[in-house]
Amino acid sequence: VENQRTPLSERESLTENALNKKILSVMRKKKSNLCLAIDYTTSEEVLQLAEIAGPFVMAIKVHADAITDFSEEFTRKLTTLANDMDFIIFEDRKFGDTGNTNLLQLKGAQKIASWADVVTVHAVQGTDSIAGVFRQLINDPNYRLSGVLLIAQLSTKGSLTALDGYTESTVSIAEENRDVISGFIAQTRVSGFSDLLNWTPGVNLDAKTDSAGQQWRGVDEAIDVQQNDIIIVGRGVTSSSEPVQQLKRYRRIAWEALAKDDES
Ligand code: BMP
Repeated sequence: VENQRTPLSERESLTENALNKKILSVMRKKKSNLCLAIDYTTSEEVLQLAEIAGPFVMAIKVHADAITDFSEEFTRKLTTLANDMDFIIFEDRKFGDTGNTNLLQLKGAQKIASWADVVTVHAVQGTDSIAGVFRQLINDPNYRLSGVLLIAQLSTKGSLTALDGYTESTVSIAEENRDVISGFIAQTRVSGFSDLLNWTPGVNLDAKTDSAGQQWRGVDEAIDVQQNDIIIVGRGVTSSSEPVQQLKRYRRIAWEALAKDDES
């Protein structure tokens, strides 16, 4: 069946993308397909939760520009935690400009390319503004950046990514540049290429919407029905008074749903 997942155990050897090889190996080792979105506004809060969450997650996603006291000290500490606890650092910048500007921003005030393993990029600016510039940094050993996730679908109500052809065109850009683009941000599985990973936000087990356009659904819907690989969970954990319990809960349910592929 097209757009069906290949078992994880086979995918690690199938994939040539270096970042995805690492991600798949971390996922299998930690038995986790949970990416935690830490949208706190101070370095200390982000680092504190990152340290607690480390054992349960395969990636930690941040919005650097939402951290009011962002500094190089913060990224130094975050990369140390990631190296020690084996998680991927994901900066959700959603680049969406000319290639030249994307490059300036990657190296700019926040030096994103120096500390993030993977960043999000919009498809709207077209292939030439994406593949070349990101490839340049990804192949440069002076930068930590090793992959790009293209935004194929947004989780928000009324998102224009639902317009006819948008997601399909995004998928084509990714399929033709699989050395640079390691997967998608999407709601449903969008590509038949098993080496492209499907990361999905909009997951919450206890709420359906916030008051600002977000749409949440459960883990079974996201992993079983919509065939995503990795769930991105924010407030389901970060707004809870018992984050560790929630981390264990999301990790267990999501991993059981994904690991079914390997057993069948
Ligand atoms: P929460 O579960 O608290 O809604 O967090 C979701 C996270 O995923 C946020 O950091 C948001 O920026 C991001 N995100 C999203 O919610 N929907 C998308 O389509 C793309 C995203 O990056």
